[in-house]
Amino acid sequence: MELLNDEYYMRLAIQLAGGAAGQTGINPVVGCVLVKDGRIVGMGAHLKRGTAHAEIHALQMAGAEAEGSTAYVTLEPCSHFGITPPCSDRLIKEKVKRVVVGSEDPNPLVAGTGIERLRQHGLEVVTGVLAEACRELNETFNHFIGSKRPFVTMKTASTLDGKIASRTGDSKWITNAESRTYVHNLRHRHQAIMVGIGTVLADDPLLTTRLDVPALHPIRLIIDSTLRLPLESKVVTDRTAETLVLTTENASESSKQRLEAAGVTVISCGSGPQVDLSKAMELLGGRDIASILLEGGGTLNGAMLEQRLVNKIHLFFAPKIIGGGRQSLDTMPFAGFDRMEEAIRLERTTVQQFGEDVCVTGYPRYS
Ligand code: AOF
Ligand code: ZN
Repeated sequence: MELLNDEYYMRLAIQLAGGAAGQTGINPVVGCVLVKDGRIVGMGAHLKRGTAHAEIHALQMAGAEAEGSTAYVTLEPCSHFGITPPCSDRLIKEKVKRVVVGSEDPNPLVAGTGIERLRQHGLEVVTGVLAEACRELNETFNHFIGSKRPFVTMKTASTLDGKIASRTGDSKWITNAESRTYVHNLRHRHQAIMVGIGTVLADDPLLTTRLDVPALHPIRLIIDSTLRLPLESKVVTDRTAETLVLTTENASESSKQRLEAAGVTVISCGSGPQVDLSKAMELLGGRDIASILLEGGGTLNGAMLEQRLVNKIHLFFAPKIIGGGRQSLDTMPFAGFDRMEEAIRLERTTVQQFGEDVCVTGYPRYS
């Protein structure tokens, strides 16, 4: 039996927040639980950018019972006028007595001032309850709010010897159905999915989220420096999700117009021969894209890693060995480093198993 204490209610708030992961866009996921005289009187989660914050939903549910209650919030209540008015003011107005906060809001418009405001008005504030878990909920938001660039998660699926296709190009399937279902869950949780034109030409993928339950489709991002994307490819003809093509200023104007007429948005990133990936991240951030799932192919994976634009990695390995040397494709080919000490290291690694497949997750640290 779980003990009734501050952590108990905070855990509940974390669960509420986590349930909405993937659907809040550039906003954080936040959960709130209101407790009075030993009972839960209100619960809420932030569900969508532009709609009420977690605290407001919980306060509305509690009504008059909010007075004298304790609020458990995974993120510091806001103190600024964004799309919605400040939650800290509302907690004060409803006469909440005590506020237990999981993690501080890294948004420079808040950053401690929400907590300060509550204290100034005589509310008791306890901070840092399950702080680590609360911060983990929002690794995307925490990155985006400071950098204004998307948090990029790279996902690869290879054999144990690191191959994404056999020497003849066969790649269906490397990983098992369980692993692939998990990848569709990852798609639901990211605002955009990114692939290189080579992958589109080779596989003609749909890049939508296919699950047995309702799920969100990420915006499709295609890196295509010379606009080779065929008008009959699925990412153009299928309108389930938006498609954005990132190219260069040198791309042909007529190809651009043809794609735009077919409903695709074309964005120029730099004047070089290749798409300026760093510029692409800046422009996508400017379009309120806070998270990207990078699904290859190898060349794009390698370039993104080399340019230090990858924030998190999921490496799926199927227990197979295909060989083929240079004739079979690698997950992330790039020029590489001379010395082992220069290697990109993954930190905070974890391992998950999907049937007989293995997934290694970590955060790259670039030296
Ligand atoms: C909270 N509770 O549930 C959330 C907060 O544009 P707005 O009005 O939606 O404000 C967005 C900012 O508010 C966001 O960047 C973050 O700092 C905070 N989010 N704060 O008290 C919530 N979602
Ligand atoms: Zn708020």
